Amino acid sequence: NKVHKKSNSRVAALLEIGGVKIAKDDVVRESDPTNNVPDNIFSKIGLQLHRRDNHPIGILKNAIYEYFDTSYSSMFVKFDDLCPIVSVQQNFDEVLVPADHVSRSYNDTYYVDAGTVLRCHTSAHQAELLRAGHSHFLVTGDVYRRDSIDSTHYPVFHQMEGVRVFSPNEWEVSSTDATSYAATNLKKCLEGLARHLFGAVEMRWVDTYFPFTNPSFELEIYFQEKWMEVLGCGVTEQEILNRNGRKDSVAWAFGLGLERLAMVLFDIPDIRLFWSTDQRLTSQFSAGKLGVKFKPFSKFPPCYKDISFWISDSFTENNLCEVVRGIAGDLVEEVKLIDNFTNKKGMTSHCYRIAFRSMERSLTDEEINQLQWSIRETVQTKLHVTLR
Ligand code: FA5
Ligand code: MG
Repeated sequence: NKVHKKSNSRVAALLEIGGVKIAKDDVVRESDPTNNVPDNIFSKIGLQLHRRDNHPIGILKNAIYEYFDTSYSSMFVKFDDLCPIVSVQQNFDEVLVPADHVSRSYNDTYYVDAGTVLRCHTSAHQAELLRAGHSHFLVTGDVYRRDSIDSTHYPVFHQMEGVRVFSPNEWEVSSTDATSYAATNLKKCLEGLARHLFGAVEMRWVDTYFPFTNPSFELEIYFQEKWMEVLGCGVTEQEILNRNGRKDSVAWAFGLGLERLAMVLFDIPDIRLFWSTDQRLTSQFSAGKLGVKFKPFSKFPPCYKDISFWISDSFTENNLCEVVRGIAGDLVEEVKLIDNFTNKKGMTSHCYRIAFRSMERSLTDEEINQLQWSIRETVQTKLHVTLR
């Protein structure tokens, strides 16, 4: 049948990019509880927006390459074609993510099978590249996460990882310890990158936690009247270096959110636009052109629909978002909890407001009503909630 054909051709495409075979077949998947990759995600594997020179993500990648090539005389080795299907070991264990960390759950990560995931970050490749002997490298790729729905979150996005390893003679001549030396160097590198890309922009450093770095930081940029997190970084945990043949070294690492940076760079208001093939959008971007500001072709009105239900113990917001995205695709702009209460019997009710809006055309009442109807039905049967 049709679905089968489509799936088979996707598997063929996958084999070409990564040499990893994954069983993808709707029938198999329904009966295989270890695979939670839906069709709308599966169909995006292999699209590689970051390797298209005329796409905002590709243009940004090349601009970042240029910064590293000129600032570090081409010392950084670049990878942009590593397979996004990785082992649990690569994605989590090798970067010291604890066994009980939430990011490992089926609620947060797409599993192809119990031991294989769609990478949730480009950090999945840190350890293998260190072992291969690289000490300066950049890894760009598509990453996948079950996540909330709004203008800055999408279940498939792109990251660029950077790692730099220092040998003892580099910090010994400074008056600081290895860790502070690396942290200072890291912040200077990323501040320089921000200046290279944006010129003057309002930004701030925030302390944070990652299992694989210490200390750890996030960089936020002021965009659309809010602080937006654009990257995570820090000084690499010594354990990672010790395990991968760099016992006497210190290193830093970062992971850039390329969509978020491209939104600032090109004034792109919504993350769904990166997936649009509308010519009115694609024609605005071309290789090497950094000064472009996106001109919305038209602003279409949003339409809001509320849905209320009594939740069950297993209910999660990510599961709801997955259902909504699966039915409405890129017509859904935001899913937001607007009411939450528990009654005397201990039953908890949630009300979510779903914003529908196309970036390309006006939606009709009829099509939105149909989407909402289908969402109500699926939410009830798949998420075991009771509609109110
Ligand atoms: C990480 O993924 C770390 N691996 C980054 C890192 C690398 C830290 C190396 C230290 C050393 P985080 O989950 O915060 O961190 O994601 C990094 C960036 O990806 C975020 O700052 C944000 O810009 C972007 N991002 C995260 N989730 C989404 C999403 N759903 N849609 C779009 N961009 C996202
Ligand atoms: Mg973060």
